[in-house]
Amino acid sequence: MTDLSHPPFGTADLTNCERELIHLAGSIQPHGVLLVLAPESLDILQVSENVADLLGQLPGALLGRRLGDCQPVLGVAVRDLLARDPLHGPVPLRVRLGAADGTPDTVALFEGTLHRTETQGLVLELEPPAPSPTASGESLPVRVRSVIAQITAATSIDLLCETMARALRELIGYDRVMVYRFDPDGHGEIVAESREEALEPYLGLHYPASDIPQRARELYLRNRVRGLSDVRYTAVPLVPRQSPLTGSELDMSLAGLRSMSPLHLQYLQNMGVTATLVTSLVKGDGLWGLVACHHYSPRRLGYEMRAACELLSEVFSTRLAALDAEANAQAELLVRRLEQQLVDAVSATGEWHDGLFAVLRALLAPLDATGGALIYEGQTLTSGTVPSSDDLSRLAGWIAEHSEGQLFETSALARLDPVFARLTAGASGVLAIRLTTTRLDYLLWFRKEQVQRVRWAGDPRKAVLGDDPNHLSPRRSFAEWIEQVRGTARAWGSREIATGRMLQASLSDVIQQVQAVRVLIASRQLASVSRVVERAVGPMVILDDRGSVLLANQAFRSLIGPEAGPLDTVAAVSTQFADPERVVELLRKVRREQRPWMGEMAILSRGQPVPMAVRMDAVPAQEGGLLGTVLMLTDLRERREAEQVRRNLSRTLEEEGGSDGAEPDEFMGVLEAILANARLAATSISGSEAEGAQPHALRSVESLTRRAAELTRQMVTVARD
Ligand code: BLA
Repeated sequence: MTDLSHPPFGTADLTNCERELIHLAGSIQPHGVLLVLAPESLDILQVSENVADLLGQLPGALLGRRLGDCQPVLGVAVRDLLARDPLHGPVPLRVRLGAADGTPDTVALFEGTLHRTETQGLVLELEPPAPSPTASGESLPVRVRSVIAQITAATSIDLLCETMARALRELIGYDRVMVYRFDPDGHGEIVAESREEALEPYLGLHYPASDIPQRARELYLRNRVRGLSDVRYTAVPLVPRQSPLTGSELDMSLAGLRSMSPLHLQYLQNMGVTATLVTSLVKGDGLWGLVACHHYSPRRLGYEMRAACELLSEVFSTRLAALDAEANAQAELLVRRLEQQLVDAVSATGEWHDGLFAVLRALLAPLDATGGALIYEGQTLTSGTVPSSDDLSRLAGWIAEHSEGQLFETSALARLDPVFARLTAGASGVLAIRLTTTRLDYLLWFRKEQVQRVRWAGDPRKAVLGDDPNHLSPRRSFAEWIEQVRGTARAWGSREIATGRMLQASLSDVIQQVQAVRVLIASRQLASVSRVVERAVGPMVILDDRGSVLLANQAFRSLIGPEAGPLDTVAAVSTQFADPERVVELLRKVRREQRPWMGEMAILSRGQPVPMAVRMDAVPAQEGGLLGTVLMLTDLRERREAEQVRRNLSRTLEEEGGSDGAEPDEFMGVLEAILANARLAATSISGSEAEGAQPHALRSVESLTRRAAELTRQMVTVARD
């Protein structure tokens, strides 16, 4: 039975580790000390039990007293920091203190961070400086700058991950550096690795989502770099354990010294790992993956190096946003090209599916599918591995019956209905778009079952062990992952679904045009065909040869609102626009010249002007003359929002890039590299046509860039202190 409680830190087992309260660790790793201070008075509220190791005073001599009274130098350093920094997150400080052993005249340098908790006071963490990880002649900013340049130069996500793994290992010298990528179900895969040659490779290993509990993933979005210096440590408790301000456990979400979950420590020990450093890779609002660095002897990094790793992860995330936008733009280009081919095919033969048949194969790659099929008017055309024709039409019927909307998507077909169990091997994953509302016309893509596709990293069965946490390891979890993913395909990603939607919209646009023309050709059959246009996604108006309104569809009517009244004359339609005369005039011009007009106009949506891209097409009759006119509209509000966000981002880039002349050249060098990467990302994102996604991606680039600039500043300040 699964336990639904929230096990306190350190008491979780394999059945409930998903809910372990890891941020309430109540203890730290022993290589540093932690003090909790009252926000105003700086009274010492809590300390780690080992505080005397660095400060020479036992907990009893510190608790309840003002920091400045018992540690004057530290008191001044903390007050200084509070005076100059709003403390939005952990901020570094360096202090020289009398040696803990009380030897006169010896001073020791400590580095640390200070951060504010919501209700429990300030958390001060101190540690002795860490030895520099690699002996290189070049200064850290110069090396960081060079890594940023390499990240910016990466032209694909694979190359980006490889660059990150290699460059980070060169920088910090850990034995193994891996990039993990999460799939939409939360399962992970090691997609890049740089390691000491003698080590067994982990590249290509998959592991189940349960290896990193959801709660930990949420924490890793807030705290983007975590270090573990020696897996065999004995955790040092806080005294008192509860916060005197709230009576509850201290929230250690942002504490760098936080003790790690014992289950995870067991996992690492089973793997033979001694020290780790892990950073978060972010996409939009979510965790895209992690960089995990393993070392096989104790190791830790100082503040500057940790800041550098975090900064590089933010730069990575920015580059990721750019590459993602570029891939989207390519998918869009493909869809546009396809659209053009279809329009050409329609004008050549009057049929759009000829064009579609011709490009079906080209559509497999962008959706990363193993098979594809088109069902149109009872005919099927396929490419790659697909179910039989009978199964295909059965599937189309099932989808039409069981799914609402235009796009259907699953990664485990047989779980939806056991009748499809036979199709598991080749078609566990299905993405389908419906092309017409009146017939079962579908475009479908398939993905093979996942286990049929993985690169086996050794025999996973070899190490399948029981439920004992003492046996947790990536090899075992690989086997567990295999069990979990039986009958499923790799999940369709947001890009593939977006491409599917784009294709759907584009194809139904083309089909609509075809249908609209047919409506015009046979306006007497309006009743039967108009259903299609009526249900079309985009707002549309069809006028006949004399310029009377044949149809203003549902999307058009709901755009302008219910109070508009009947829309059966050109006058009634044109008054829905901010400039009715211009609409009438343009319609006349299009009819007269028989050339399309495209431009922008405001329409009144519930009385409010809304910017619209407008397209007016004259449809010539075969025997000469004019059949009528078609008016199609696209809402530009999202595009406008994107423009606004773009302007904000440019301002941020300008602000961050501004120098008051006081910064050292090295600092400006890193900052310039960060900004160059961000500008490129902004350009890629703006160049993509998926307006809906733009504001989000641009905002995320903005916050990643601000954070990277902030870290650069801190890295350099610490180096100077
Ligand atoms: C955390 N588990 C993690 C982390 C990683 C992994 C990378 C993040 C650690 C950090 O940010 O410092 C998983 N590490 C791996 C894997 C490899 C690796 C797969 O190197 C492969 C090479 N872990 C389990 C199981 C449970 C579990 C079965 O495998 C629970 C039943 C728990 N993992 C667990 C917990 C954490 C964790 C609780 C949070 C650790 C913490 O931050 O305190």
